[in-house]
Amino acid sequence: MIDVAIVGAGFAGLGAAVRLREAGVSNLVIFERANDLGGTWRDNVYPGCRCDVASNLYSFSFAPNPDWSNTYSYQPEIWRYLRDVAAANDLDALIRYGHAVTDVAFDESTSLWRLTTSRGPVLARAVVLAVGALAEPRRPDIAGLESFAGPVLHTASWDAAVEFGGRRVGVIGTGASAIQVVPHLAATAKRLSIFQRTPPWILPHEGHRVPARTRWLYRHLPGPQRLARLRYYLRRELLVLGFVKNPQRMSVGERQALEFLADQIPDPHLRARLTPTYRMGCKRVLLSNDYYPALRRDSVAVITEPIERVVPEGIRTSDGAVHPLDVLVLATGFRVTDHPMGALVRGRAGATVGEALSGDLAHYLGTSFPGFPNLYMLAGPNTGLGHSSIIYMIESQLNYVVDAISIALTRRLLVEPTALAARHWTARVRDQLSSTIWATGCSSWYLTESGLNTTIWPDFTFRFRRATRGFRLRDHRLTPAGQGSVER
Ligand code: N01
Repeated sequence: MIDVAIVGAGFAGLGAAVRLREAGVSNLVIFERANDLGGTWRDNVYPGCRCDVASNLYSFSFAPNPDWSNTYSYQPEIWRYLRDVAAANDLDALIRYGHAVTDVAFDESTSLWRLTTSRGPVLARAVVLAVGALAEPRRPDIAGLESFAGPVLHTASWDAAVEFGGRRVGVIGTGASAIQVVPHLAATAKRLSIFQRTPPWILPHEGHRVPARTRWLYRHLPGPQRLARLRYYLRRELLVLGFVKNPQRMSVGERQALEFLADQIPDPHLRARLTPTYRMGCKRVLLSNDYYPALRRDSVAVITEPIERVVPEGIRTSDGAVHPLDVLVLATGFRVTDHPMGALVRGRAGATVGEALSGDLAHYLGTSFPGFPNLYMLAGPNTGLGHSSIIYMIESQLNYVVDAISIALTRRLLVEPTALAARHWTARVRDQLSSTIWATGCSSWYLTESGLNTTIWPDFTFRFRRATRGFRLRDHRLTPAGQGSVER
């Protein structure tokens, strides 16, 4: 039996392990389905993959990295950073690789969580779900997809063996993943056809190489990097004024993006098709300096006619045209509000965590749920951001999680939020969301099928930090753990 089972060895799982061990919890295990750590930063290896939040902020506060080579790092460096954090904190010994967790159920008779893994069952007093919101590739529901004769790749499960040189390549989607991979595909493919359903808002990317003298400074003096992190953090928080407080303010960014588009795309017909028709920020704002130039190539076509179906030789659009393709790339995002893990985690009355992701179950701080004692979810419902670093949110959650788990383990208790506290929290978040940029009428992965926003935190992140500071006894129900949890 273990004290804490952490599911997932990405940013959240590794951060949880470091913080729990610091708090004196040593009997913990991280279950990881893959054979390496890193989560989404291990899986997303498509060419050009990069984080659109600056690395000084998109990193743990307890593990600054003075060696970032770029202000906005590419995937290999972020993945390396996570392996370095794991090595520096001796986490590898805690990770059970190749253990896919297929079921997590609370056993009332023993007060323990039973985890079923691909390598056998496990009992745990507490569980931290660190499975990541952007972990499960979404394959689009397009007729005939299985019939395609050539290779079909999703950006989040890339196959480096597939050749693009001299071939006709199709990309479905124009989100954050697509705009990063397209310039690379455009440079090698014989012909690239981009199937766009909704044009994204794109701003210039400010990322650049970090000069050697700055890295030297960061390595030898902690102050300058902390200051750079703080400056960037505050700059990003200002975006809340537009995203949350007054969406009209986004017109400033919209003007900048339209000027950028006009500079980059001289052809008025193409420009018209690339001009967004929804408010900036409603979907994620994208950053790129090489996406629009890639679209100017003669070998690249942006197809806005809706896809009718995939056929063995390519894609047929609703105008009857068949676009011949040799390779098809799905840049169609992730299963977020219907994350498959949600259905596998069952609490007291048989409710599932998936119900919180779909909006049918109230959550407390996006982290815990009534009826799920001693179970916590990192990057859970309404903790996602459109403007800043999810790592900051995860570290905020961990302040609460570590306190709650420490209390549960040392006093042999079952700890869960009261239904009232969860209802209040969820109602407050939903109320705040109703007047934000995300409620201005676009469709996005932030929303459930019924249009409820169960992913975004609609406020300044320092308010979330304040709410998750420590453990509020009055918001929780504490009951003595049953027999199973008392024996050691
Ligand atoms: O996925 P997305 P993503 N037919 O869901 C289209 C993070 N991330 O992987 O907009 C046709 O944003 C869909 O069209 P529409 C970041 O948080 C960050 O790009 O729904 N098209 C859209 O264009 C990001 O927000 C980074 O009309 C279909 C695209 O596919 C999140 O991951 C890099 C379709 C999906 O876009 C997800 O980004 C990468 C269909 N049936 C990812 N189904 C950076 O840090 C979907 N689409 C930069």
